[in-house]
Amino acid sequence: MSPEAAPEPRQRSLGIDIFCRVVDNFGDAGVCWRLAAQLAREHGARLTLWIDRPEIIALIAAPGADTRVAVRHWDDAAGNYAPRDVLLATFGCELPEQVRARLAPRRKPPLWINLEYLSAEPWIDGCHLLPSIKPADQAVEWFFYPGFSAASGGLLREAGIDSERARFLDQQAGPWLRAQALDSAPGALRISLFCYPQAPTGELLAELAGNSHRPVHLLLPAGVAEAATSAFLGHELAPGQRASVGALTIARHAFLDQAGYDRLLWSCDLNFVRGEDSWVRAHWADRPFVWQPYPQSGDTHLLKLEAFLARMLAEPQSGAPPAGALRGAGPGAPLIRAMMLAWSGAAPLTGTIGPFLAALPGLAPLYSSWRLTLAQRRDLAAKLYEFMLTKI
Ligand code: TRH
Repeated sequence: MSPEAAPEPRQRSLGIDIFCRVVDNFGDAGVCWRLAAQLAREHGARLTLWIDRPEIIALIAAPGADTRVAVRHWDDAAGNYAPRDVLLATFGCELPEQVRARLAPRRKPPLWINLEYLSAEPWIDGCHLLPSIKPADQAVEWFFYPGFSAASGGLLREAGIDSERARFLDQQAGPWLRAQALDSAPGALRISLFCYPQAPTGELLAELAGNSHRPVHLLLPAGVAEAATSAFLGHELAPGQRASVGALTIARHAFLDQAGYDRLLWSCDLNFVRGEDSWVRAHWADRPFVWQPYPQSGDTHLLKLEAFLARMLAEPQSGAPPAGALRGAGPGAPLIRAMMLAWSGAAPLTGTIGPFLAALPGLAPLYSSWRLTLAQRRDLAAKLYEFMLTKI
C-alpha cells in the first residue's frame, strides 16, 4: 500500500474512551490527542479523551482542530463514564476505581486495551496483543505495543502527511517562517532543538558558535534549555528574541501547536527531538534528526537508544542501496550513532558534532530510506482499530 493511501472505507463507528494521566512533559497528552483525532477523522470513531491535564491539549491542539474529539477532565470520569465499545488506557495509567469496576466480565464490559509507550526494543513484538486476565474479577486487559517492526503495533502516522509536507514546503514555508520570526539568513544551517535539561546543550552551543563551515540558526521553543542558553549567552532569551555568538544565531520561539511544530520540523535541515511523539514526527519530516530518549534511572534509556540505533542503522532499507551499503560501510551509520549517543551523554560531543554536521547532506538519504521503510507499513491507528473490530 502506498504511504499516501487513503484510509480503509468507512468501518463500523466505535465509541472509544481514551484515559490519559500525564506523567510529565507533553508527550502523554500529545500522543493521546494525535491518536484520538486520527481515529475520529480516518475511522469515524466517536472519541472521548479523559485527561487529568486538559490544559496541555489546549496548548498543542491546532485552533479548531478535530472538534470530533470530546475532551473531559479525568476527575469527571468517576461519576460520568458510561462504558461504550472500547476503553483505551494509555501508558499503564491506573484507572479511576469506579471506571475499573465497570470492566468486570459480568457487567458487559468494553474492550479494555492498554496502549504502551513506544519502544524499538525487540522484546515488545512478543508482548504485543497479549491479554492479561485479572485474578480479582477476571477482567481482560489487552496490551498494544507501538513499535518500528512490522510485528508491532506500528507508529502514529496520519494519511496525507507527505503531500501536506510537500505542499507546505512548496507554497507556504517562507511566509510561515517570516510570520513566526523564524526565517534565517540565506545559506544558514537551520536546526530545531527540543531536548531535556540533561542534554549537553552548553557544549552544543559552543561547538555551533565555533562552527567554521556555515552559519547556524538554532530554533528553540519557550521552556527548553533555558538554563544552558542563559549561561551561554550571559542573559535570558525570551520568545521572539534572538542572539548571535560567532557563527551561531539562537532564536527562541513560543511553544507551537502540533501542526506548527510539524512545520518547524519540515523547515529545518536538522532536528533535535526527544521522548516519543516528536521523535516520530521527526521521521515524517524527512529530515536528519538526533533523538534524545526520556532520561531514566539506571541509564535504561540508553538501552532504548541502542535498540533504536540497531534497527535504524542495520535494518535493510527499502529504496536504498543493498543493506551492506548502510550497515557499517561508509561514515554515515557510525556518525549518526556517535551523535545520538553523545547527545544522551554516552559519548563525547566535542569532536562528534563537527563531522556529523559536515556529513549532513550525505546522511539525509539514510534517514529518508529509513522513513520510507516505516511509511510503507500500516499505521498504528489502522492496526489498533482493526484489532478493536476483531474483538467487538
Ligand atoms: O514532551 P515530551 O518529553 O514527552 C515525554 C515523552 O512522551 C515520553 O515518552 C514520556 O515518557 C514522558 O513525556 C512522560 O516529548 P514528546 O513525546 O516529543 O512530546 C512532545 C509533544 O509536544 C509532541 O506532541 C510535540 C508537541 N510540541 C508542540 O506541540 N509544540 C512545540 O513547540 C513542541 C516543541 C512540541
